[in-house]
Amino acid sequence: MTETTFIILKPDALRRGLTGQIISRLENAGLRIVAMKQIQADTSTAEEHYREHQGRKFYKPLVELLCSGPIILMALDGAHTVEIVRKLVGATEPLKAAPGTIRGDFTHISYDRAAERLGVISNLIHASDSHKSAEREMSLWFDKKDYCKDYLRCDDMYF
Ligand code: IDP
Ligand code: MG
Repeated sequence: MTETTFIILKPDALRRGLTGQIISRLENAGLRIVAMKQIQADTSTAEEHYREHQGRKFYKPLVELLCSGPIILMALDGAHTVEIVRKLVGATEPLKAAPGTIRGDFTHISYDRAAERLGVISNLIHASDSHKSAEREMSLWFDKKDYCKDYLRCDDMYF
């Protein structure tokens, strides 16, 4: 049984030139890219994406950060993909994110430091937290024509 999950490489990932390294980690884990595009987010889509955080102190800076430059959207397919991608991404607060994770290896900021500065944690990547969230987020950001699902990776036969 496979599922599709959704990620966003946030503007800080592009500004820091880390997109290739991040995408490599996802590919290296055996996940299949089924959609990918670079866009400039508009405020209303970003607000809808992060609607669960409406009312929190960091909500406005979070939406502003997502709209502050180009982002890369990806849909990834495989077994247990939501869980695997969250594991590779690491904890929300970079200070606490484990070494070996994307956030643990490439970011270091804490909630306290973020509060003194931008008001939001810069942590490079968004990853859906459940199958249901992934479905909602993909329908928000992608059109049907964005998907190319009909191919196999050469290692797919071993899973
Ligand atoms: P997640 O990205 O690990 O799923 P969420 O709790 O869904 O984390 O929060 C969404 C994003 O909002 C985080 O990735 C981070 O950029 C930012 N954020 C979350 N909590 C805080 C906070 O307490 N202070 C500042 N920014 C936060
Ligand atoms: Mg989240």
